Amino acid sequence: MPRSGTRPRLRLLHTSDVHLGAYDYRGADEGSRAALEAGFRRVIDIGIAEGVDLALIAGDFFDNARVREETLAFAAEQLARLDRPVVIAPGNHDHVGPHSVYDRRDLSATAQNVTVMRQQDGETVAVDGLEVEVWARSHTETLPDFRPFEGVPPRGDAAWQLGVGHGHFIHPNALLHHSFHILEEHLVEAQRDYVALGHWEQMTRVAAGELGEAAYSGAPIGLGGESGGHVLIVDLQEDGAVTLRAVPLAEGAPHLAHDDLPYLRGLR
Ligand SMILES: [Mn+2]
Repeated sequence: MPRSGTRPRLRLLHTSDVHLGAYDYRGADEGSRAALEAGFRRVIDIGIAEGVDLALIAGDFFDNARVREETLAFAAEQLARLDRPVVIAPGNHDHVGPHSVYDRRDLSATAQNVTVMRQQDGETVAVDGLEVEVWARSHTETLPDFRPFEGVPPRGDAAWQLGVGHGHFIHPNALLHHSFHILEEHLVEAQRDYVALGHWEQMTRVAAGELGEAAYSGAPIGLGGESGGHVLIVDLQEDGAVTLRAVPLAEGAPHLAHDDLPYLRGLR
C-alpha cells in the first residue's frame, strides 16, 4: 500500500504456526520435541542476525493450552533473547479467553518486549519507539465463525500500518468450506502496508499491489516432520515499498527473494 512521502525503514520478522509444545504429551518423541525447540531457537537467531526492529507471530505459537511448564519458560526466554518488540496474535491452537495458554504464564514477566493481542473486537498496538501500529482481532474457541479481519478499522496515524491474522485466506473463486475466513475484501478494507498471516504450514504470498502485501510465513518446523522451513523477513522501505525475503532455518541455505516466493495462483 505505497503512500507518498518518506517513512522510516523498518525490518520485521514474521513467523507463525510454531506449535511449541506439540510433543509435550506423555509418550511423545523427545527428538521431535527437541527439533521443534531448536527450530524456534533458530528463528530467534535469525531475527537477531537480521537486526529486525519488530517480530510478528501470527498465531499457533503454542500447540495447545496444556503444554509443559518448561515449554512456557522456554518460549519466554527465547522471546526475551530477541530483545526487540514482539507482537503475538492468537491462532486456533492458542486462543485467548477461558483456559488460554496465555493465562498460565505472563510471558511479559520474563520478556517485557512481548505483547499478546487479546481483544475480540480487535485492537491496535503502537510499538514504542517505532513508527508502526499493529492491528489484530483475537478470538476464543467458542467462535467458529470468527473472521480475523472482519471490522478492521481504517489506518491509524503511524507511518506503518500492519495487520496480523490467523485463518484461511479464501481465494475469490473458492468455495467457503473452511472456518476462520480471511476474504480478499477484508484486505481491501484493511489497507494495511503488510498483513502477516498464519495457519498455513506453507509459506505463501496471497496478495500484492492494490490489496497491500499479505503473506503466510509458513511454519518454521512442520508438524508433519518435514524440515527446511523458513521465516519471513519483511523490509518496509522509505518509499512505502514492502519487500519480503524468506530465510531458511538451515544455516547456509540460500534465501528466497521476494519474486521467488510462492504466490497463490490466479490472484491479481
Ligand atoms: Mn492454525
